[in-house]
Amino acid sequence: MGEPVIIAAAVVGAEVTRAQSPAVPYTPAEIAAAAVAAGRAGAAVVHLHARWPDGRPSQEAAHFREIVDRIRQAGSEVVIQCSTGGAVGMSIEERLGALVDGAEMGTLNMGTMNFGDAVFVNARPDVVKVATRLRERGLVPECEVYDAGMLETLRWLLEKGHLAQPYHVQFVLGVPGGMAGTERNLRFLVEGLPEAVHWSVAGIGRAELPMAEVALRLGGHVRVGLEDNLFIAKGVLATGSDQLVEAAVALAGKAGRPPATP
Ligand code: KMH
Ligand code: ZN
Repeated sequence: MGEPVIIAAAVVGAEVTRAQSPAVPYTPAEIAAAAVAAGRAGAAVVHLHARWPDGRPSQEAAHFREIVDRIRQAGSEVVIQCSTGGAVGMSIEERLGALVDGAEMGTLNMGTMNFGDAVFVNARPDVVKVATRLRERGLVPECEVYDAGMLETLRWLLEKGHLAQPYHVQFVLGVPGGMAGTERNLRFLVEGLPEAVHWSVAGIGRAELPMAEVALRLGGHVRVGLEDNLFIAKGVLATGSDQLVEAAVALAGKAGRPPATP
């Protein structure tokens, strides 16, 4: 068997809505249930966002706390990663509300970019601020890289001592405004990593499972889930993030890589 693959499940995100898929969870109870199911299906990590009951994105600490508590009350041992990316338009202070007790990892977005028709703002001083907060709280950062120049920010953070091992790199490929989800792009990005580090890929939309297959082949790790993609096959909505995790587990089996435990 090859090296275990860390499968992460991004169960809700900030953008997808229940109008697009009835499987999108909104309440803390629904989000926690989706995370627990993803863990049962083989995910070792859950990437969490929160929502208000009407579906609007939330970075409220109370929502994240309830999600974390419910995951643990259900007996799940998945590694809990909270999003500091939140939604476009949120201030950095608002976004930091997600870093509640019980979180084990937090995301660290590597730069500003077009995000569909909006702009996702991550000015370098704010990236440093998030990195510092993660370190102060003892959380493992996951660096979200959407474009090649963001690797230079990653290198700069390391050089300046704002970031140090252990950290994880997530290549998020296929956001309109970032790099597309292609094998050529992923190989280029992996070659550009400033040092040896665990990395994974989150392919957006139809790129999700194809990019998972490429990552498995290249020795990387995998993220799937409704935040990134709503479909299990062309025109067929996934019943939940756990179904997408099952698909990733099947790909891992074909690649000879057992799913890592939490
Ligand atoms: N919702 C996106 C604008 C993260 O989780 O850190 C940002 C995002 C990244 O989802
Ligand atoms: Zn996210």
